[in-house]
Amino acid sequence: MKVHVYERAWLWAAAVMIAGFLGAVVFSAVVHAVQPPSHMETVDPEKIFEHPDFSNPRVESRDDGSTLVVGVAQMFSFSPDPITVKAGKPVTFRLTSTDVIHGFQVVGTNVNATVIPGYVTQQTVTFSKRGEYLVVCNEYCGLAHHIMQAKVVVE
Ligand SMILES: [Cu+2]
Repeated sequence: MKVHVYERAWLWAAAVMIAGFLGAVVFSAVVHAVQPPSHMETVDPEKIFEHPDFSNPRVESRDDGSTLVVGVAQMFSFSPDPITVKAGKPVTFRLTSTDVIHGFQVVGTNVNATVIPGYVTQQTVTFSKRGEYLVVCNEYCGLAHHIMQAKVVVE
């Protein structure tokens, strides 16, 4: 079969690009450990309320001054609410969902996580400014999605 020289060149160009894209995905996954969600801890979404950690959503102060927030998202609320933390100290959010995919966005900050049933989403942030921050769900999760919100109080 005779393939025109330009057609052959473009076939090779496409093959090189596909190999490059796949290589970038594999490189990111292996070298940078880029994996959805933020880390690979799983939980049984049907047994959240029997789970040793997530059965008790809470804000926990640690000895080093940091704060651990163990939170659960479900249609159409976040727990705990409000979340009271300290300014200038690291806050680690550990979140999971009991039902569908939710968002956890602290408006005006760089806290923006996708909360997926079956997985633990973890993000650490330090709030520099005191005040009240609105938390919204930014993944459409059902009819009352628009009222799904909570509050972070930074003292
Ligand atoms: Cu929602």
